[in-house]
Amino acid sequence: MKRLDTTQPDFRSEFAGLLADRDSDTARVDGPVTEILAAVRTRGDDALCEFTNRFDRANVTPATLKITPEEVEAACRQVSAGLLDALETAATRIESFHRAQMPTDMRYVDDAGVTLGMRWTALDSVGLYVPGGKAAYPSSVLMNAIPAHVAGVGRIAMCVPTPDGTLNPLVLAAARRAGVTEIYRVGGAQAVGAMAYGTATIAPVDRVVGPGNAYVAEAKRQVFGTVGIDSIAGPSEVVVVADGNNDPRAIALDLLAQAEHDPMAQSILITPDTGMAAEVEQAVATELETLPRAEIARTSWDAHGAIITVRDLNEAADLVNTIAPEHLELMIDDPAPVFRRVRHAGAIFVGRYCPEAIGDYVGGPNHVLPTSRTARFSSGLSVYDFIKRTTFIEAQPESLRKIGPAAVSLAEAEGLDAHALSVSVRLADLDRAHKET
Ligand code: HSO
Ligand code: ZN
Repeated sequence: MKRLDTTQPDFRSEFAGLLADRDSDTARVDGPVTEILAAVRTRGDDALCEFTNRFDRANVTPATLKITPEEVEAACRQVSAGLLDALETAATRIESFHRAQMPTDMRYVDDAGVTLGMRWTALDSVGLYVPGGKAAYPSSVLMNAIPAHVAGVGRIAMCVPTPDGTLNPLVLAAARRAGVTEIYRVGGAQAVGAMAYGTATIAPVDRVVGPGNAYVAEAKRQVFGTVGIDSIAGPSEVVVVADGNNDPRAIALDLLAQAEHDPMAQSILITPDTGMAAEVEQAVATELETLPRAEIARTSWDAHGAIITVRDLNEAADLVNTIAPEHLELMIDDPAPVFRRVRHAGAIFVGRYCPEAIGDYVGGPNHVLPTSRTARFSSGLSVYDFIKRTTFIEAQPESLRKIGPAAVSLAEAEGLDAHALSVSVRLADLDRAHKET
């Protein structure tokens, strides 16, 4: 963990080091991924089954790639009623937030009498990638599938690896709750390839979304263009801005909640209170003695964690804007001024009673958020990832007369005569008709 202090002369260089700290370690897997994708593209189901049987120690054939409704039902019966209730609370809240997010179409008539507009329509089909094994988060199934469903996507296919044949019951229960019925037991780059190019068993989709390991991320990068993709997620981050009036243990746990995701995760505390800084540091050490995922969390905290002491909360907000964190917690008495000043953050958790974990599960907004400082220019997953815009223009004779001549001039200047003529013949027709009446 690094201790930084904005009043120290070396602060700027230390802060720059902190921002750059996770840039370099991305594994290079482009070669193997290219091969896997080419095999799936040319040999379809055969390649898909071969890779699945080899990498996941499975025994699938094209006939057993799809998880049957009976298997989904059997898996859901293994989930306790309490957990199904929790899933329902989360799903209901996520659904209503994303419903409220749906944009409306636009249409107006301008001064020239031209009708202009923009219409939103849903994608026909999307493929949802769900990681298997340890990183299989049922909450992420809800966060990916519900916005697609709310957006009105016609077909949602889901791929989830089942290493050694094990199905994750809660993942399947989440899929069922989100209305996903087409589920395949495949993972990795081969699953992304199947969804992008299609095989005899898996029809191709228009967009592939969802988190995954380095192979999945690279595969999404390589199929981009053939299909759309969501952003490529990097390791998770949180910045906690805290004043002196917090329970240090609560703040420590917020930092560790991020750190326990991944050894590469980054947790940063920013505080104007040096006493709170010291108490949180101590509380982190104490919690690390008992947390089950202490090994991951300690690696993350030791290598990438930081405590930054600042002069005041305005300075804290300015640092936040430079970091552009995936998650921002405002654990302060009066969060409003900092909330107003911050412009770059994936999601903001306002006030002491809303730790990030609320947003990870049951808040309502999406937990798939821009990582690695990309909140400077991008946003979290939303219904907008599953709809697209079509613009339209409708001109009347009088409006064509008004705006047409400028188009003719520009077309002539660009040396595009057919463009110019396609407008000018209409203008001439209108003139003729006008004279005849
Ligand atoms: N914090 C993660 C999402 C998550 N947390 C899933 C728990 N489960 C990335 O935003
Ligand atoms: Zn989380």
